[in-house]
Amino acid sequence: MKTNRREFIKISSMGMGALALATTPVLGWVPGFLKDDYTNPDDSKAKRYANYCEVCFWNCAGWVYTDEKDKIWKIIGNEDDPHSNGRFCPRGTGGVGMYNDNDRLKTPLKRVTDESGKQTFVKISWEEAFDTIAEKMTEIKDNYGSESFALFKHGSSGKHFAQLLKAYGSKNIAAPAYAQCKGPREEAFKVTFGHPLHSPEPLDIRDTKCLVLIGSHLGENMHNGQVQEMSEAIGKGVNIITVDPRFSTVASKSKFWLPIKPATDLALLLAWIHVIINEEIYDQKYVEKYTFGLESLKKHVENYTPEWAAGITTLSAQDIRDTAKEMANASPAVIVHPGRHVTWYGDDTQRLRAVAILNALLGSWGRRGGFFMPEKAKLPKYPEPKAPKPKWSWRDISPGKYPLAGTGVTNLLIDASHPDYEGDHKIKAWFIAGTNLIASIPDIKRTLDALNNQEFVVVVDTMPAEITGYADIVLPECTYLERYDSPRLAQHREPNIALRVPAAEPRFDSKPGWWICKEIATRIGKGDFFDYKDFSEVIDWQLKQVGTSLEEMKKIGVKKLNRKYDDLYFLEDEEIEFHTNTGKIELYSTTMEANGFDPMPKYTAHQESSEGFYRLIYGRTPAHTFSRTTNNPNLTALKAENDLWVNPKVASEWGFKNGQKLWLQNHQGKVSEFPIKIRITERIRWDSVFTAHGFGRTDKRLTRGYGRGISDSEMVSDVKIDKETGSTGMRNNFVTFLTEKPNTAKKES
Ligand SMILES: Nc1nc2c(c(=O)[nH]1)N[C@H]1C(S)=C(S)[C@@H](COP(=O)(O)OP(=O)(O)OC[C@H]3O[C@@H](n4cnc5c(=O)[nH]c(N)nc54)[C@H](O)[C@@H]3O)O[C@H]1N2
Ligand SMILES: Nc1nc2c(c(=O)[nH]1)N[C@H]1C(S)=C(S)[C@@H](COP(=O)(O)OP(=O)(O)OC[C@H]3O[C@@H](n4cnc5c(=O)[nH]c(N)nc54)[C@H](O)[C@@H]3O)O[C@H]1N2
Ligand code: SF4
Ligand SMILES: [Mo]
Repeated sequence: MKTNRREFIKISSMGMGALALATTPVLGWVPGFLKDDYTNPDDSKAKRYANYCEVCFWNCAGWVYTDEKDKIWKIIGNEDDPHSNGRFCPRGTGGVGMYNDNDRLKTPLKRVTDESGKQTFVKISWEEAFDTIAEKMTEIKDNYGSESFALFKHGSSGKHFAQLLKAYGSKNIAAPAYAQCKGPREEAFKVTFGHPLHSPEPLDIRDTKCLVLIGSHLGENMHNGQVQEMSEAIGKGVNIITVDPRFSTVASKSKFWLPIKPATDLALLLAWIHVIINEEIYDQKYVEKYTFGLESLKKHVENYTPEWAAGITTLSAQDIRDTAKEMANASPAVIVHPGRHVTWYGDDTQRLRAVAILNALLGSWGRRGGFFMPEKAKLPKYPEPKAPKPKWSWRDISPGKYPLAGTGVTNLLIDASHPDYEGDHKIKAWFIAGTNLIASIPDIKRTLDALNNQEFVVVVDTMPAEITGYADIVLPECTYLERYDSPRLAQHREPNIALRVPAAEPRFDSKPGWWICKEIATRIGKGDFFDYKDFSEVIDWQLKQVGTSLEEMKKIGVKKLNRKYDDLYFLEDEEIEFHTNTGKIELYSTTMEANGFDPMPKYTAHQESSEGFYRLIYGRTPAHTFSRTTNNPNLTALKAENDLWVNPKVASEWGFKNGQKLWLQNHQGKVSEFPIKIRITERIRWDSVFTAHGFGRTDKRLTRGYGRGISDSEMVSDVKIDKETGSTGMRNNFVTFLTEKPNTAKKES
């Protein structure tokens, strides 16, 4: 039967009443360290377990400690881990709150319509959940083909769900961590240097002499290894150039802060390239030997002078010249940081191409203090049968569009799920594992219309996140602290692996992702893709292939593997072939040209704000990761809500006071669900306002997150798509202030 009404149900409704009763004994348990008479266990007697952090995707390796009741009470970094060097960021330490959060999803739930016709969730057994899912998967496959089942995922357990979909016969898999994050960067670097950057980015920040940060707000963006290396470099006197419309934390540590007009970075980058070429301060030997297209580039940037860029960026031509020289003086020990969340204005691949070109001119790729040569750790694949070959994938949804997209594009899957999609490749059902699409995909209305058009939706999460309210079946996964997952395979100066083992029994009736997938696979006749009793067998088998074992890794947590290629950096006289069409670093991109795109980046202007409207820009706050921590007991204690940075000039024009609460309305009429406190500060330009992502939770079940601050995602309805990769530019929204919430305001249906 087709259920095309999929209204949002707060999990606090009817079904959970019964649940609360069923789980009373567990809910009654209070973590020891929250009691007054509690003393921390003696470290030397406490048990510790190897894990890698899942509070963000830097995935630092650490040790999880349990107390005498076998409850988790502390997480610290592993000294041998190159991602953390033994030190966790506040979020990683606060990961213990993910385990202790009593608002966690506790049992499987099913959407039902009650006698009065109202939809609600009821508690069901795992057996019933699996049987329902298996039955629906079979039905969808028979009716439309297995390709019409899509998976949205993020995080380590996503791998098990990808394996399930592969066994079932669908390659329609995507994560917001690509098209809403680093997609354009990966493809721009790939077409330029023949290599995407992956994570952690191979940046030799420790040894750099000049670090250029465009947006990249390290210190608020808490990617551990980078923040630590930057601190070390600051100690050694690195010169930092920060380009940000906001005086970020790192701007305060910088030699230059360029408070650029937002959306104009490409003009600055082109002017820098102009100066570096015209004044012949590029790395001439390197450019001659390793790059392709210098003469074309020289001609291309002829008119992109600092004076031209000054008029666009509002920076001074002198500052543009001085900063270009600063970089050239440090060359090749200079890094123009490639950024990570780069989906800003819809011409993001071209902006990142300009970043890549600049690095090439400065000779920083493959050089000490620049980019080291990346090499990822590998583990052999656990034996499995041959997977069925899907007849189509996300690439076929809009043929010819976004030819450079390297992995699944979330918004393409949403397009194919939408009632307005007229192509032959319709999506009919969604699996969602570890991603809160309501908070992470812009244009919420479009996502909801696509969701409403689905025949079946399963959400696997640890928390009653907004997305769970739209599911037919909700499955509670246990946290990363309570389960096995595949070892972390990382690239670093030395490729390395890190182990994850459970430190405690799963709380409530939550279960590990691998087990969930294995049970579903068995019921759809694909159990042979999960040919083990316990996932630890797979890990042990894989580790033994590379000369270690589960037993050894439990003691050490992290192991460095030998580099296949000896050198971290290449020497000036070395012959290097890059994986591009010309075998060179492409200043002039033949791949871009072959796909009908500008082979060298051109400046295009973006929409400007109108009277009374300000560009909404957003970023990170040190104690939180997206929406995954905004209900965490430990981390909300550090920061409970976001605020809105407003320039004093604007505040005085509107007559606002510091701390006053306001609603926002964007230029398309969208009004924020909740109000936000304003923070009046010189640290933001007058034409923009800034807030931290991840707040303004709308599910009442989130006792600490509900209604605290606003969701930036709610305000992002105007989306500019990057032609090359299909990624969504999300900083094209302008907001004005409302002192009251209007009844007539347009609301998301
Ligand atoms: N604490 C914490 N750290 C995190 C995360 C987290 O959730 N919490 N998430 C991690 C992830 S997945 C990612 S992708 C990264 C993202 O972190 P980054 O890659 O550093 O993100 P950006 O969008 O580059 O940086 C946001 C900054 O860009 C500035 N900005 C806004 N508009 C413009 C503009 O037009 N031009 C310029 N030059 N600057 C602009 C903002 O003022 C803000 O300071 O953070 C990672 N680290
Ligand atoms: N407006 C706006 N949108 C953004 C961004 C922004 O700054 N502003 N940032 C963008 C960026 S850079 C990124 S990378 C994406 C990230 O977007 P997402 O992938 O959606 O974010 P996550 O925080 O990884 O996923 C959140 C969900 O995972 C659940 N979860 C946590 N741990 C587990 C687990 O172990 N298992 C399961 N099954 N679920 C778990 C959480 O409870 C939460 O519901 O968002 C992008 N979208
Ligand atoms: S940077 Fe912090 S949150 Fe991210 S993995 Fe490392 S410790 Fe965890
Ligand atoms: Mo990201």
